[in-house]
Amino acid sequence: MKMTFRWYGDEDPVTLDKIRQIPGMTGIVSAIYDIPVGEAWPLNKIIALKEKIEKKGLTLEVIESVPVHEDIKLGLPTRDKYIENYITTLKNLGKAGIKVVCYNFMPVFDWTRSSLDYELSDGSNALMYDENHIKNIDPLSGELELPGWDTSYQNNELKNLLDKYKVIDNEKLWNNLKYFLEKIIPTAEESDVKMAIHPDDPPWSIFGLPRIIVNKESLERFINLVDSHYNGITLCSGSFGVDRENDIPELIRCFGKKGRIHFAHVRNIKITGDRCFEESSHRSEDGSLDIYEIMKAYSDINFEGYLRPDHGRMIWGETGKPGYGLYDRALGATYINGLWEALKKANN
Ligand SMILES: [Mn+2]
Repeated sequence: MKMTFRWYGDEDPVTLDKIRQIPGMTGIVSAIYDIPVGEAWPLNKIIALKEKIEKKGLTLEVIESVPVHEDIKLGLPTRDKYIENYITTLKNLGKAGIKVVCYNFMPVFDWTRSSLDYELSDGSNALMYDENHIKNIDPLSGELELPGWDTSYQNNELKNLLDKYKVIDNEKLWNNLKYFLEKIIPTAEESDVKMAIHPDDPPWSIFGLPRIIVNKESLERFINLVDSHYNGITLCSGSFGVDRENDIPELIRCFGKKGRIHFAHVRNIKITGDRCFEESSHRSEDGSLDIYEIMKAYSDINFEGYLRPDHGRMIWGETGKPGYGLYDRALGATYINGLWEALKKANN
């Protein structure tokens, strides 16, 4: 297991100087944020980012994420141009020594929550999701704050985009994903860059849009779209875990044994009702997921890939990007490292 931490670049109030002081931290997960979605990432920019991180004694081997242009998800004729750009980006990432690319195939909206600063019982603030609230929101009303967006849309653009998705059901989205993978995986293989799809978050349809990477069955279908080691998964415990039907340790054992988990996101969530949850601290007792069992599954499959603590709460008066403060994610990393040390020593 290689412990990593997400960093949003020079604009991130959580600096590399702070991240390097977290015990056991070895790598950064980042991206290039000033290139519009769909354009190719130039090699010099990737190398500059890598060198900046390496100067601080950390590695950059995982990119999260290279966003997929909506025309690719929609299967529009213009998709080929954007897929060509994606291929160029993968080639450049490979040349720079990047090993894993995390991406997702969620239409329009990336991860979605109904509140970004919900107050938990201990006075800390966290992201939360309440389906009853989301159900009653018109995404065009501007009420919705979505932290995960890689793109910000004008209202008319958003309306246009949502209209285009009216003809896209789950099956069409699967076909468009397959088309994309068939084009890019050969380049991923040649460039030695492992692709790692992030599950849909939450793992069900929102605003009537199709969502397909939601459970074990969909992961099985996904890895068979293109049967290559380079067509892999980001196993996000918190995304899958809000559906009680998803057994996270079982997913880890199943897809880990097949060699398809290239990146692990470890976080806890507390299910508070039907399709309602809040993001708790990483500790097992604080949420609905047993993080010990999750780390034990990674230990059992001898996981040697990249792992990062995922979202954290805002604690000790910290302000910043929702879910991506320093303190609670650092506590998460330390907790995960503690479990890992105990598991390793118990096995010897
Ligand atoms: Mn995640």
